[in-house]
This record gives sequence, C-alpha cells and structure tokens, in this order.
Amino acid sequence: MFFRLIKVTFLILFTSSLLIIIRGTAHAGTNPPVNDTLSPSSGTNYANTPLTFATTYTDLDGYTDLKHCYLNINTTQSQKYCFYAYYNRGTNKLYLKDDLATTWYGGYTPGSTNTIENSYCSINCASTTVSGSGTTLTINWNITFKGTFQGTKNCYMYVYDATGNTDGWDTVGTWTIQNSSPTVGTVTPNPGSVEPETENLITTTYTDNDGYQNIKYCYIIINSRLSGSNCFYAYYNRSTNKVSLRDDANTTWLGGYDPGSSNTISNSYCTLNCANYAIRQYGDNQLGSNIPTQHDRNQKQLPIHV
Ligand SMILES: [Ca+2]
Ligand SMILES: [Ca+2]
Ligand SMILES: [Ca+2]
Repeated sequence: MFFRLIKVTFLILFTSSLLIIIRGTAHAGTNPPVNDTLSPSSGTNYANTPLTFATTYTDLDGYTDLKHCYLNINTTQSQKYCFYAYYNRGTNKLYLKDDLATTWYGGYTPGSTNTIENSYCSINCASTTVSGSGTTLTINWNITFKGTFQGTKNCYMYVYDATGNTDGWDTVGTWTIQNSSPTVGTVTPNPGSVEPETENLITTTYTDNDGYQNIKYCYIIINSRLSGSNCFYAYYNRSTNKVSLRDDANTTWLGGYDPGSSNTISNSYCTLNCANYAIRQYGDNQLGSNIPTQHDRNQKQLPIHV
C-alpha cells in the first residue's frame, strides 16, 4: 500500500513536468507581433526631397520571428497609387508595390545601390537600413515622394510573424507632401542684342521641384520696364501646350497655338513664330522653351515669370 502511494506520487510529478515541457515548446513563436512605432509620426516635406521614416516592429518571440514588415502611406489604407512597401526579414529584401497594386517591385537588400520606384514614390535602398535587437526590428526607410503624391496622407503599419500572427493594420501617423513653388531659371542670350526684322531665338528655363509637369504657365516679358503693354509679352500653357502673345494694350491674349505649328502671332512690336518655338524638357524638374521673336532696337529687360 505504501509502495503504491509512492509510485502514484512519482507519476503525478512526472506528468506535470512533461506538461511544462510541452507547454514551453508550444509557446515559442506564438506571441503575436506588434506594429510598434513610426518616427517621425507627423510632419511635412516637399516632393522630390528624400526623408527617412523609422518603423519598429516587435515580437516577444524575438525579432527573428518577424517575417514581413509593411509600411503603407496613402490617403486611405489601400495598396494602389501610393507608397506600399515591405521588408522580408528572412531574405533581407525590400519591395515596393507598383501603381496598380498588381506587382511587387524590387527585392533588393538594404544598403545595395538600388532604387525601387513607382509613379508616386521611391525607396533608396542604399540609404535604407535594417537592424534587429532582442524583440525589436527597426527599419529606416529612405523614401522620396514625387510631385504626383501631394497632400496629406496617413501612415499605416502591418506585420506578420513566422506563425502567421498579425497585429492587423494600424494607423501610426500622418504626413503632408507640400507643393513647392516654381522658380524662373535663365534667359539665353543674356544680355543680348538684335537687329530689327531678324528672327532671334531666346531660351528660357523654368524649374519646379515637384517635376516639370507641375508647371502650369510660363511667362516672358521683353520690355524697358516690367509692363505687359507695347512689348513682347508671351506665355506658354504647359498643360494645353499652347503659346500666346499679348496684344499692344495688354488686354487680350493673341494666338493660342501649338509650338511647332505653322502659325505666327504678331502685335505691333514683335512676331512669335510658332514653327520654331520649341519646348524641351531638360531634366525631371526643368522646362525650357525657345522663343523666336522679332522686336525693336531698344534695349529691353527680360522679366520672366512662372
Ligand atoms: Ca511571434
Ligand atoms: Ca493593431
Ligand atoms: Ca510646384
């Protein structure tokens, strides 16, 4: 009887030890990951100006239990027409979704000399870093928003671990991409002088850091003072691709023709030859135009406006 009691007690002890071992093994990897922090979590910047967002994702099973870590920046939580990216911790690769959210672009290692981009933003992999410590994984995303992605956006995070646990989507911040002002560039030749009744080519450039597509109207005045009367005063409408010349009294726009078309636009002081009026894009942000004109002999200033 005594012998039997001892035996039973031993079995109970053994069983509870076994339970602890089983429970401990089953517990590893089952803690859900957490969308932890975004820094900065609010602010503004201009398009085409790189900035770094730091995101942290945590998992009580250790950061190595994290599998995919996402950051989505958009007006609403959506994958289309926005910044939607993830980091694959197991393969150490970065991805960015295409405009229509059908394809993952990239698959590049942080620190590599790659850029991943869609029509709204880009990730500079060389300046993007990832580090893990204990339960926390930190990603410093080096992002450039394009001029097509202006306005106030929300920032969302998502993560899942090796077991497939998630924290769902969390809104972790807001960010505003501002429209930068355009600037006038150069007039060539400057200074210049011409003979009357001869055709001359004047080149002007205009720049917008949001991309040249963000430029709407480009103006030039050639006059002895800043006035649109009795002079050469013209503008180019970039969105409609039309060029116009102001009348003598500075009351009406004349013309409205395509650069390159066989039109001329005249007032009493000059003629704009549309056939030789060329619009060129010099770079991502700069727009240049060549303006052939005939004007009188007086020395004129060249005020330009955009
Ligand atoms: Ca986990
Ligand atoms: Ca959550
Ligand atoms: Ca702009």
